[in-house]
Amino acid sequence: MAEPEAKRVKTEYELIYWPGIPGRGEVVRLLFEEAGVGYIDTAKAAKAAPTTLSYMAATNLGDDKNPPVFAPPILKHGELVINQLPNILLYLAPKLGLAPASGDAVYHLNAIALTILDGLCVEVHETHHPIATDKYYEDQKEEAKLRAKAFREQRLPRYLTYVQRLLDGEKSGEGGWLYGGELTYVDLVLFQCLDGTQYAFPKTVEKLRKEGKHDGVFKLYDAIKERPNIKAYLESDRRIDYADGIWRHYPELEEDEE
Ligand SMILES: N[C@@H](CCC(=O)N[C@@H](CS)C(=O)NCC(=O)O)C(=O)O
Repeated sequence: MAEPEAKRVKTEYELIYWPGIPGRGEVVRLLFEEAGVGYIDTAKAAKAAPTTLSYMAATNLGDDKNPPVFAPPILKHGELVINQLPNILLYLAPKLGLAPASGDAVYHLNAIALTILDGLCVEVHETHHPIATDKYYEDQKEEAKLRAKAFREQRLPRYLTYVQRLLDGEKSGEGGWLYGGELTYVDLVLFQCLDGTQYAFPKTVEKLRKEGKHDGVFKLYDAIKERPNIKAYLESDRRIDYADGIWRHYPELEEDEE
């Protein structure tokens, strides 16, 4: 759970992200919340959007210690400034006790995180923006319908089957976690990405849950939701509601043509 505001301002981790949407920044928040480590969240501060935009500005060339970043989420820790969500997770997870700091596990976990983010974050975004990220959804609705159908029918079951394979594999160990017999950050990546996908495609995810082919995946999702720090966070006003971000709900993208 994040520490009270007074304590938080003294902490050293700073997450720079857009206000008003959970987005990729939410995965970073979940790591801090699970670990009970305080963090500054610029999305909740005054001038949240201008702060993010200042990092992305064409005139921002970084500094003598850091190259410029392309897009949020961005993590500032002391003098270090880094972007790319999986890169931020790679950096933070061992420091927060959510992954080993060395060995094969570092690369196994990164591969799992990248795969889940490909499937349940990037591909979900592409269901409503299949042609151009910088164009409105309304300008690509027809293509979005086709893309969403393919996602619902092929890609989403394929990714969930892969996650179930991870759980069925020897390397996941005991306890129902994705890797190594204990909770790691990739379990939190899965939680957020499945939660967002469920918000976007509620009927589809409900149908897949009922099918019973991915029981381990849904059991893991439910278990994360009940972890004390995560539960308190989800019930707090720090958890941002879904809106027009990566995980959006357009009912028509779950409807099939007659
Ligand atoms: N691969 C990058 C993607 C970053 C990204 O697309 N960030 C979004 C917000 S979640 C953004 O603001 N992008 C602005 C842009 O692409 O111009 C990551 O994982 O961090």
